[in-house]
Amino acid sequence: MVRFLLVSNLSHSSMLLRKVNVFARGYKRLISPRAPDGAKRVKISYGPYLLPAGGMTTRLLRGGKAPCSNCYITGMEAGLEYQDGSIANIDTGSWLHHMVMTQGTNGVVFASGNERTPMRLNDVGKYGIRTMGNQPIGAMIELMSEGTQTRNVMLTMEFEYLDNAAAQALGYKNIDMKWQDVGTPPAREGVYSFKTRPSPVLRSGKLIFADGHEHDAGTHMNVYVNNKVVCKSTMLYGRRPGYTSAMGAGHADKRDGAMGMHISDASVCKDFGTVKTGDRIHVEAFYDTNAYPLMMHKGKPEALMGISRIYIAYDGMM
Ligand SMILES: [Cu+2]
Repeated sequence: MVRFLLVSNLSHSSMLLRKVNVFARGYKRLISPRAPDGAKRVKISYGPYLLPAGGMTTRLLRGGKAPCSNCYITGMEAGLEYQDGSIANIDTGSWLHHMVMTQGTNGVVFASGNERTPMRLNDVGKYGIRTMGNQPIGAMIELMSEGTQTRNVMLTMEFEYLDNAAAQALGYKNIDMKWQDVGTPPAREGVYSFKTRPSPVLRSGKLIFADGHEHDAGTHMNVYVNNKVVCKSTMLYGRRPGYTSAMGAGHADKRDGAMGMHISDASVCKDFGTVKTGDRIHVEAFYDTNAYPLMMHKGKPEALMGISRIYIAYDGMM
């Protein structure tokens, strides 16, 4: 909440600077050393998946290894690697275009775009995704190649978790996710936005975590409760190594200030308010092709997206 207000009250030029600071303060990659409450960390690789040169491929993961059983999953971060363990990203032609992750009876628990936004649920309180017994991991994985070589890639998942029986898990609560998605509208030039239809929350609770996922030319996503903005997720371009197209890849464009930069980060909101039974949540995805060029594949703009995952700790959930 505070983070959003800081951004919205500044003029455009200082806003750009502020975005970087907001990003630096509000953002902890899971590779950072401190997992709250002594949560254990495990990295699991799924695959390999064949990614044809210049192609687009969708793969389904079924019955994937779970990080833990009878536990709370408190953190998740997706990645993409080549089989030698090196990072597969835009600079070498491989995109984790997007993935949606399910876990057994918990249903959809996570999603990621190529920006690979990390999620930690327990740095603002004792929250996690409760896993009863052993619940296998499933995923829909969409991969894109802008490279000239066919490669094998692995989907990697960094998990943080607490065993139910661990002393540190005392007082932990299960968390639920509300999925908000504008679909896949066709790309076009200009300044425009897409909204979801407001959807009521069935119980009162706390808003613990939200992020946004857009494709290139996306500027930000808002989350609204009863038409009031409660979270703004800003898209940041080329802020980390790997997020700039290789020279000659054909995506250089003057509009993003430096050649060939793509979305590398999306800011997140944490502990950003409460909801009451019947409150209506919707999201809006904003695009501006004057600010950033569209994502291209085989010379054509890719369809757009606007997804927010809103993690809510409902009152009375254990
Ligand atoms: Cu996407």
